Amino acid sequence: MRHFLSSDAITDLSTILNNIKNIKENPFGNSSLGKNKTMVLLFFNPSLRTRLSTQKAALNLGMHVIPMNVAQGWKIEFEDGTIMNLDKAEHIKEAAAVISQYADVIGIRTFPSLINKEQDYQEMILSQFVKYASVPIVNMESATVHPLQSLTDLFTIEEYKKKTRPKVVLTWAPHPRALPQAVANSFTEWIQKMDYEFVITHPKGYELAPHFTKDCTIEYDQHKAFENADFIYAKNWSSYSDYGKILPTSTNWMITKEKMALTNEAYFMHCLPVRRNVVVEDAVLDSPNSIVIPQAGNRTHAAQAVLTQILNK
Ligand code: SN0
Repeated sequence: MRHFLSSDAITDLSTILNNIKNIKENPFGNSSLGKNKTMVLLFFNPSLRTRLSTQKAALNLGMHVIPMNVAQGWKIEFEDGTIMNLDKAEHIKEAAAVISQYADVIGIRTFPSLINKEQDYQEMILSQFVKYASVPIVNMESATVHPLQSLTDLFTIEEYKKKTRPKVVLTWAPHPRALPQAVANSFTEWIQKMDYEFVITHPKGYELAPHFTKDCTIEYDQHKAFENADFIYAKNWSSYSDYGKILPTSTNWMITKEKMALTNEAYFMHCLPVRRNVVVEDAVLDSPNSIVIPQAGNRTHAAQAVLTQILNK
């Protein structure tokens, strides 16, 4: 693996899932693999779990880590051929080339604009880094996908599943802000690589990009989708068709104890951060079936497996 940008980076999913398991059991087994190597983490947007778990993963491998918030103060131009007489101080051509001299691996966090669909779905920022950097790039949630999260999610499902082929439901849930489609897109992309029963449920108007869902079952009735589910994965996303918008919904899509009772004692998953009593009620999040904390804990092990593959290359 050179870059880790999407599920395409993983050629052998069962091997990496097994590597994550081994790393979880023995996190310091490879603690000099990254000796004298530096990882620079660039945050164009806030991050808690991704920031700390990726940093921890790199430290476990013996790397040095330099995180940098580039959201405020330092504005980078990503478009080619622009006249830079406004607020952008530096072009990605110089920035990526220079950072590559200080870093052996670069991690990038960059949310979508939720305004310009074409630019977001072309992954303009991430692909400009790939183009102009000379070292491997790790996607720490980009405009349209969050592969470190999805790899963690698959590992967590494998860890908790009680049957070979569990029913996994991705459900839309309400949120006061317009959020990216990245987590849902990516979960959908990765989960289809597993032999699970997979159902997506959301209100009309919240269809994800067809590129991700073309072979998926969509059930508009949330109650029906929940029947016999073994895993409920909740996430809000803003509309893809009415790009970046929050649409009115006629029924309440919050995940409740009553809805969970329709499932096969399903585990509740969410990538976090989660808005209590908006996305999911306390009774679900605080129930023994909620695995959001161990799910977040697995972020370190998944990131470490990815960095191990990059360093071994
Ligand atoms: C991000 C998202 O992509 O939906 C990150 C998830 C890992 N979520 C948020 O930014 C939630 C922020 C909020 O205000 O609740």
